[in-house]
Amino acid sequence: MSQTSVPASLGRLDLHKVLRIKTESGFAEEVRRGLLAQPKKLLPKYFYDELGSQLFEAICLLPEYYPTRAENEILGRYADEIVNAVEGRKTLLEMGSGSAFKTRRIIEAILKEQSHLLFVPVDISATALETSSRVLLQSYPALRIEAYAGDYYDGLNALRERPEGTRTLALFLGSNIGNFDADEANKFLCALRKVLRAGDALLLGADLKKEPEVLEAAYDDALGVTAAFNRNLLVRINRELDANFNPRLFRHYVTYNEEVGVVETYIESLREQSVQIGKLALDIRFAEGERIHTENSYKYDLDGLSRMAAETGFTRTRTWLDEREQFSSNLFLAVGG
Ligand code: AVI
Repeated sequence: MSQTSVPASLGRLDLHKVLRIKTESGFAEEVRRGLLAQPKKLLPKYFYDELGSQLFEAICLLPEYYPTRAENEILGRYADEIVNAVEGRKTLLEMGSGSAFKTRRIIEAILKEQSHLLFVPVDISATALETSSRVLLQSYPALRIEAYAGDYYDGLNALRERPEGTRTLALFLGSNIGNFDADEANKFLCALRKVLRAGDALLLGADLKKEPEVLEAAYDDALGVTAAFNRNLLVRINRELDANFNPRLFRHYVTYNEEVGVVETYIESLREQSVQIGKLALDIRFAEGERIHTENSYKYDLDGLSRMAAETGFTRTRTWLDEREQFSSNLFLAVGG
């Protein structure tokens, strides 16, 4: 692993760039594999180019997309209780911190109890980390930030020892866990558990199972923002891989698989057509109605969350819900050695 450590010399901010050098062709190869697979698929991590990230911010403001508002409501109302549920002085770790907007409630609650706080955010985007860190440092003079720019595993591998005598409260918010299937979620939680000590804790955001109509509307909004977010994958492939997808000839398709508890998202071809991808020297044929799978968003119930905790070295000790009981914030206490 190639690792560069860049002390940002801002006094209270250290930014470590720990992203393993991944081949330039990673996107190209995954697109090749996905579009040659049967059924066709593309990975959701590729939604988040510049436009995709902005579209996701817009999704979070949509009336139908309740998870962001519900989680904000929980953190606004229960941050003190959440923080007090973990004993002792704390260090705060956040996986996938992004703008760290929701984190502010937790930081403020911790700073009511202790004079200083080390915040350790991990995010794939060095730019987002630096911007959000500067804003946080301006708001909170008692904060120090040690930020890691890399994917979740790069970040976890690179984490340094936390300050003596503090417990770590880790955050994984926004139902990001829902974009992992069961094996990936277990692998991620086990890797996180390894860097925690018994008595440390994880606050895990998880969206709850509910009526299919509510879930399908959340992922297929009336304005078509989520449709644009999904089909932007085609625009990205056109731009980066010299392809000729016509996004108008594909539609956004969403279905809630109630048996499994997962919202499945696809891009569906409106007619028989073929698409050329210049940089891959590929000609991809689509039948009318053929779909590319682009995302799974798993939904949970409290028993499932308890099981997931138990399988990964945690126990679910507390859960807070929003008023409409749509979303859950769960305290997973790290148990064992
Ligand atoms: C980032 N993730 C938790 C979102 C979700 O709800 O699965 C991504 C998303 N896809 C469509 N809308 C939101």
